[in-house]
Order: sequence, then C-alpha cells, then structure tokens
Amino acid sequence: MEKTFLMVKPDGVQRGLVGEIVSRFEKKGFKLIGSKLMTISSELASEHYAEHEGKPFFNSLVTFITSGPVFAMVWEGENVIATARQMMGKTNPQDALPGTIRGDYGLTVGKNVIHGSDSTESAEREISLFFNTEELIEYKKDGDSWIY
Ligand code: ABT
Ligand code: MG
Repeated sequence: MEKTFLMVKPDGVQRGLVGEIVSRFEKKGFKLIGSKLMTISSELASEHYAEHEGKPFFNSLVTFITSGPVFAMVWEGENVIATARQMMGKTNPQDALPGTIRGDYGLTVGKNVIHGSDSTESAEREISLFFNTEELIEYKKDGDSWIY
C-alpha cells in the first residue's frame, strides 16, 4: 500500500493544529503507521529541503523549520501521496481553496502549516530520512473493510 510523509510544521504545532490535522487524514480513511514530535536539526533540514538549496528563500526556510517542534507522520492508503497533497491545498495559502488545510489555516507561503511528500520518490526518501523501520507499525484496522 502507498505511503507518504506528512509533517505539521512549527507554526501548526504552536497554533495547536496537530489534532485537527491528524483528524482530517483519519476521517478520510488513511491509516497512521508512524508519528513523533521532534525538533529538526539544521543538517536534517538542509537534507530534507535539498531541492531548494541556493534559492532565495532557502535560509529562512531552514530557520523556520528548525524553530520549534514539528509533528512528523507516515500515513498509508490508496493514492495517499496525491490525495494528501490535495487535502493540504496549494503551497501558497493565498491560492489554497477553502476546505484544504492551508486554505483554512494558512495565510503566508513562508508559514504554510503542513508538509507532504510530492512524489513516490520523495515519499520514500523523506520517510527514511525521518523514521527508522522499527518506528513504522504495520497493523490491520477494522474500519478498512468499510473503506476498501
Ligand atoms: P513543502 O511541503 O514545505 O515542501 O511545500 P510544497 O511542497 O507545497 O512547496 P515547495 B515548493 O516545496 O516549498 C517548500 C517550502 O518553501 C517555502 N517557499 C516556497 C517560500 O517560502 N517561498 C517560495 O517562493 C516558495 C516557492 C514554502 C515551503 N515551506 N514552508 N514553510
Ligand atoms: Mg515540497
């Protein structure tokens, strides 16, 4: 089954949005298979955002993402990578539709509440960057037979 890496960013944790965000993915029908509250080192931040190295917003991005705890998660389900991105809304909250997480809770692109992997490759890369295999739990969920 497909897996993705999602993360409530420091602004989302500080604003008390962790429960709300977890709840949206649970209610959609996805399965949480790993999660932890953690602080990101500047090394991990630079690796996670390697694709943006050299861009004008890179330094402020690293400063922001290391500024406080984040809530890192791995979610599983059919087409979870693309569907989670849809549920998050556009990168710039000003373009994100109401009903999406960024559309409902974000105002600026620099503090856009949540991160989600954007492809199969980045999901695999980011999951292994943030989680050990022992931290991911494979289990059967009773509700699954009502979803699939
Ligand atoms: P992430 O989930 O954080 O990766 O965001 P997303 O994939 O939707 O968008 P990308 B393009 O990967 O942006 C990464 C972070 O960089 C911030 N950013 C981006 C800016 O601050 N200014 C910009 O002009 C652009 C393009 C937004 C993202 N994160 N934060 N926080
Ligand atoms: Mg991205």
